[in-house]
Amino acid sequence: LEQPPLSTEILTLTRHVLSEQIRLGAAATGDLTLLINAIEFTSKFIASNVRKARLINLVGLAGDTNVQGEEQKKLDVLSNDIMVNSLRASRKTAVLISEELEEAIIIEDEYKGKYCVVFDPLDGSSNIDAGVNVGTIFGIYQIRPGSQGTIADVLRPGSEMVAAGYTMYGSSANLVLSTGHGVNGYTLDPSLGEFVLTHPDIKIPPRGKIYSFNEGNSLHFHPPTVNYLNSIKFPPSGKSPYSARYIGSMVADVHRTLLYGGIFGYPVDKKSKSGKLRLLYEAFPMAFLTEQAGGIATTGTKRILDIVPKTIHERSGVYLGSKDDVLDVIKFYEAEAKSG
Ligand code: P6P
Repeated sequence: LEQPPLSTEILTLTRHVLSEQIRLGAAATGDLTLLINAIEFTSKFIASNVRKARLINLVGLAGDTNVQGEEQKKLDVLSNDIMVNSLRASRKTAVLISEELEEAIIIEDEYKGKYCVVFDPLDGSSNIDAGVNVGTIFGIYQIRPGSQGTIADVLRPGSEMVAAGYTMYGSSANLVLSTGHGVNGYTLDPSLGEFVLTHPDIKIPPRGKIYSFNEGNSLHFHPPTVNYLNSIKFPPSGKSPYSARYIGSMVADVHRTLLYGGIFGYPVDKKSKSGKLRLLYEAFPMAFLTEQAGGIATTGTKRILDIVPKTIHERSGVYLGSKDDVLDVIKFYEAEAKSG
């Protein structure tokens, strides 16, 4: 079989972000490009450890518990260390917030830069031992003018983020990123050691056919959630019910939703009164990406990116996905508000 000519026009993440920086003109100093480069390195490093996990016995517990009270797995701890060390060494960060760390890290002057990174180093880690896709989620704020970098620089609405993304570690490593001008997906080519552009300008379909909820929580769901789910499981005659897909790893469930459309939900309920997902480093980055891809992200009553966080580990209810599907959910909350 005639091999197609090897393309030499390979758009790596670095090259693509650089082209975006140039598009931003003189205002861009290149610092964000270098910061994203550091994040890209952490994704390669974590990917290699996730892949080897079974071989070098990294799965299983690290014998400690994190701020969430969850047992930490060795890969969690390692991934957090990789993120903290690499972001600090980039000299582009001032404040780091990690799901694995109770307190914020304020970077010392010698290494201080002008960005704050909020991240979940290995989200979905309860799935690691089962070999299910896990991921790193991150969001980036620029410190406020005149600030030396404090918690106040991250207790701001997600709409003030300058970039957000995730890397999903599965059969391949997929890095999905937005710097505020659309969403692009990159796949790690291990032979090059580079993330290569494979999903340019991701746009979420206006409506999908998949819903992604943990229905094991149905006993606790509030009426708008119940009424919405019933509307897609028992649709009017002539309409097909939606399919259920739930992996239990936010990065994997959101990645599928961005590409195929539909809705992902982890709403506030009678058990999780503030929701389960973390606002700063799960809900905000995924809401940022969803909106940049043409979708909607809401608590049911409020746009997620408009929320002003009060504490760094606070939780939020989340519905995100295709515009028309999420608008359907909002209608059930509006109906409930009207009925008082
Ligand atoms: P549940 C994983 O622990 C996580 O933080 C997200 O990745 C995921 O969407 C959610 O929690 C799963 O929660 O209650 O369905 O196991």
